Amino acid sequence: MVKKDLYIRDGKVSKIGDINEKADEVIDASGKLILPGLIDGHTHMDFPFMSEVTADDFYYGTMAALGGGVTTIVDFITPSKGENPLDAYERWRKKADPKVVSDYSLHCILRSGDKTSLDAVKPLIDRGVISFKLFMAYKNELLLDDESLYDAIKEIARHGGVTAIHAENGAIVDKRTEELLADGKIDPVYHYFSRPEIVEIEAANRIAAIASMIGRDVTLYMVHTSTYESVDIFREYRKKGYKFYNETTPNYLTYDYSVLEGEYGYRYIMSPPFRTQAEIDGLWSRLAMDEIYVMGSDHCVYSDEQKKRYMDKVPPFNEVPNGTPGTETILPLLFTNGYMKGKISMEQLVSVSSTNPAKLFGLKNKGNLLPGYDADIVIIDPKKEFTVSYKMLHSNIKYSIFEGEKLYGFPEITILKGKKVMENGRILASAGSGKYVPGEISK
Ligand code: DUC
Ligand code: ZN
Ligand code: ZN
Repeated sequence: MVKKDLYIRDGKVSKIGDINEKADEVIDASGKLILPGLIDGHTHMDFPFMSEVTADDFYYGTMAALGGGVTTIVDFITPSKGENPLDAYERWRKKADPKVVSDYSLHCILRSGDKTSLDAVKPLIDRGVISFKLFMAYKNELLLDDESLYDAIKEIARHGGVTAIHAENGAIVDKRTEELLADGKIDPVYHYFSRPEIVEIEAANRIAAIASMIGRDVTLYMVHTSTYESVDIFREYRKKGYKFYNETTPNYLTYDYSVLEGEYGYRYIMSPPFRTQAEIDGLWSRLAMDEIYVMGSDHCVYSDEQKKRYMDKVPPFNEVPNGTPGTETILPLLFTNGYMKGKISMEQLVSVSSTNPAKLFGLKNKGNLLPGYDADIVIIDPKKEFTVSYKMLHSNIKYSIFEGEKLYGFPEITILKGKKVMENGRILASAGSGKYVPGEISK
């Protein structure tokens, strides 16, 4: 951390130091912290999943992003069954472009290892979509078998792309779900028991083994890692020269699965599920050791009505749409529970939430406050405490899973390419003012 002036010209950081030049606008940030805008590498806006479409479209979702100091999101193009991923890319651009208030980039989910999907990889990379998500869970929907995983990873690596992986053994999840339901165990907490830690760890092991057979050119990125054991598996491969990385979400660092037991337990159903205190501690320690590369929120928002499938009572856990809000609370959660408690440094906070995702997803002018970079900036008052309420957040729902938490580090001002786009909770940018940022493969 340094104490300096920062001069912005034409939307870029122009100079850092002791600056006496005239400016159109001067922001007095004494006593405040200035960070690069966050890059949330994992969001699902306007996402059709489990018979519902997420409540946050690109307008609400990117307002939530700016509210949390996130200046760029990376969302997942999700082709419909049988849809050519290239058509889905066009569809996602059409949904996002008129609505975004932050900048955005795109990954693409490949829901098959067939020729159409594999043939789309190169043209998508040419359009700036350089990362592709493959699923090891959700049979008959998104799951790819090992053969398809192998083919897809190989094709993605051939063109220098990134394979993002949802690592859960879907077949075992389905078995355990059947067993629990047959025993009448339908409450939200059984969501956790249907997907125990080992379900993820097995899949992390398997995907690492499969990817390693293809070679060291593979870049493998395990999204929403919920166990420290999965981080350790990837670390061992990294030691041997493999480019394997983990992402986790602030959710997994905050609560254990007991949140599923409360009155509103259904709101916390996401996959992988919230874990145990041992996993929370283990993930924080891996973050402190720089073994977790990216913090992504997995922002995937459903209203109470959607979560309950428009019924009076909560449906069996396996019918509740999986997903939780998160983009607006990445920074305060990391700041309060990580930095302020001495678990991670400010440099580590910035690396995982901005610099590293910019590098991994090829967002060339993002993720740093150095001359020439986009002036994407977040200003926080480190002494100001907030009590979280959905009313101060921008998602299109009437709850927060962090309701009542006392957190520091909510941004006071968010700046996107030199323009103030959020101040004290008020969004100042209009729909469509954000831009698509194509990812570029580093040579
Ligand atoms: N997990 C979720 O909780 N929601 C969306 C998809 C996923 O993998
Ligand atoms: Zn996933
Ligand atoms: Zn996700």
